[in-house]
Amino acid sequence: MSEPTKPDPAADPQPKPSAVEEAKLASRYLRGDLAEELLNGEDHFAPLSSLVLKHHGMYQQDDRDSRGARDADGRKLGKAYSLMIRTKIPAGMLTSDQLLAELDLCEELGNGTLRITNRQDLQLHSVLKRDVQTAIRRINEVKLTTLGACGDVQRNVMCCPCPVQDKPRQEIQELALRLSNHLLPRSPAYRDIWLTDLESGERQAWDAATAAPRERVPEDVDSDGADAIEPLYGRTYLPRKFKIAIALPHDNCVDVYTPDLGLLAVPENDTVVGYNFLVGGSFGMTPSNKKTFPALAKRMAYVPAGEVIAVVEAVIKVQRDFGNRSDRSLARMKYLIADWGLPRFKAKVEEYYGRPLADPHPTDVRGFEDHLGWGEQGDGRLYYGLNVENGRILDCDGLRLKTALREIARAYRPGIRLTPLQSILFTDIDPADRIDFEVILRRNGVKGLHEISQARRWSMACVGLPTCPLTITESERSLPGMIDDLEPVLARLGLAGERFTLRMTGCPNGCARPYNADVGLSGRAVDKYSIYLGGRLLGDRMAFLYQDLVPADQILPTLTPILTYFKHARTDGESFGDFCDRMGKDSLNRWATQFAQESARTGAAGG
Ligand code: SRM
Ligand code: SF4
Repeated sequence: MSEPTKPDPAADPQPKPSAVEEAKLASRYLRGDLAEELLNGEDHFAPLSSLVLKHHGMYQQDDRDSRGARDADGRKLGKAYSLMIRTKIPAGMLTSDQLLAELDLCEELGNGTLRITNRQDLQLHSVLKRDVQTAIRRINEVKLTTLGACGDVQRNVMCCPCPVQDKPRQEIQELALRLSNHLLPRSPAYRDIWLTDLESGERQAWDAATAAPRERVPEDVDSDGADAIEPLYGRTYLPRKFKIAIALPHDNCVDVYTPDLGLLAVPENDTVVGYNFLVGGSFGMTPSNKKTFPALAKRMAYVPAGEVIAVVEAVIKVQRDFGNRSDRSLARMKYLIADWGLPRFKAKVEEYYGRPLADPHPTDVRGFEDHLGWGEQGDGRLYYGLNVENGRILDCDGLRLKTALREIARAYRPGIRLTPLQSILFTDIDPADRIDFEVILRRNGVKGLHEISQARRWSMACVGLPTCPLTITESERSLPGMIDDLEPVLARLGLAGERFTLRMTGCPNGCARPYNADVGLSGRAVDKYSIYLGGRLLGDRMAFLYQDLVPADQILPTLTPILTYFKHARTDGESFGDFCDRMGKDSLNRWATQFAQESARTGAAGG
């Protein structure tokens, strides 16, 4: 095939690039003024620097709970600034020492909690600007990195973290590590700013960007426009964040239809022979902007295993060169695909790859696991999956989860894996240690799997208040209480054993993946949520908007009639999401109206 046709700015002038594009360009490969600002004694970074900062794995935030109080009585203290630092953990795989280092950091420099994200990363919250460099150094000292955990680059590569020793699973985990390494930003800015003593110039020994193999010596952009510093990303990186996840057909624990690029393995005779490329997923939307929408990925092509990395690169380059750089709300790859149509997008990927791509293999997702509880690895050792409610590792009110994790990590040195449902797996456990292991958990008030309801086990909330600057409503702090109230309703209806996903977010950006859940609650206005129904655990179907702007205290009264309907009219084995999808919004609404009339007539709460 001939050389790919790249955009020609002379023939096709582009709209003015967004301010973020200008900031990236001016940053000289992500340096910006970060080094100078680190030494300026201020408690926060300037707005332009906070954009550059994201590529280094940090978000500048402020404590939203204290906003009003800090300005009360004419004190005008302004915002209580701090940083969220996200460590990028491909396939969620880390060691006990690495977990212990992050736990130390959350106590010494953060807010005392460590947060597992639903893309298998770890987040420190409330780190003060003066402590950021220390935090980044210490993260790198244990050979982890924050580089590219946020920003307009390929983010963490998600992959099923299950430690069971079957070959296809090990193959996809190896691919996740290789891809992550291959797609890292290469700018030495990270090392120069965070891992160098800014006064003496002394450098720390290890950093991911320079430890990763490089194809070329970093110099700069040469006369042909080839970029030696960032061969993949170039000076302005990608138009927007880019996400990749890898799944096995029988275990879609990563929600493979939701990222920009999903790789669905096609196993044959106990080996992965290739991958279906699913393109253009992502959930962010702005309800007032009708051009925006959440989307599941589309099935584009089948790619033999040996060619995967080259085709991934081609997909990223197409988005790099043709994605929208003037309007960030339309910059994710799904908008390019919606604009062009899948055939044109695929043809462009083929041009960049240099060869035609096959149609997708018939293989599709067919199962989903959360990997919780005890399991055999297949090598004589055990793993244990522990539910961490909304991913928050903390000690409070009789639950000493942080203490338990420390004790386990120190006593048994298990492998650690983070799951896409914000939970944690301990691996390589000697069966002889099983009882002692459980004793540590019990002694610290950590519940066993049998003590957690199905509703709680499969639920997920995003961070929301007090740290997320975009949140409109409560999320992580209110979902547990809502589930407390839901559990008796489910028990009364005989539905306590039902497996379904309940996911809550504080705004429509969809961080907890509410738009393909059985029940999605998305913060829409102060204390009001949109309710989505009809997705499912398998993650391959969009939910529909059932009701908008529902006050928080009306969510349960809105769901109860639907659950009652489900109880009476479901078919054998039908899940809640499948039922809602089959019935559709109008039928559910009619039932809810009848239910309300009947309840008013009899004075009963129904069910
Ligand atoms: Fe997210 C922005 C937290 C997974 C879609 N997300 C944010 C920020 C960084 C707010 C901001 O931009 O200032 C949140 C930080 C809150 C805090 O205080 O920690 C935030 N997102 C999270 C996490 C921590 C939620 C969680 O509880 O686990 C997840 C971190 C994942 C990671 O480790 O990388 C997280 N975010 C997601 C997902 C789920 C996924 O990818 O599987 C989505 C939906 C899929 C997608 O990408 O669209 C998601 N986050 C967004 C968006 C909407 C993007 C868009 O295309 O419009 C934003 C806003 C933005 O980027 O402008 C956002
Ligand atoms: Fe923040 Fe909204 Fe994401 Fe929740 S969904 S973490 S509120 S951006």
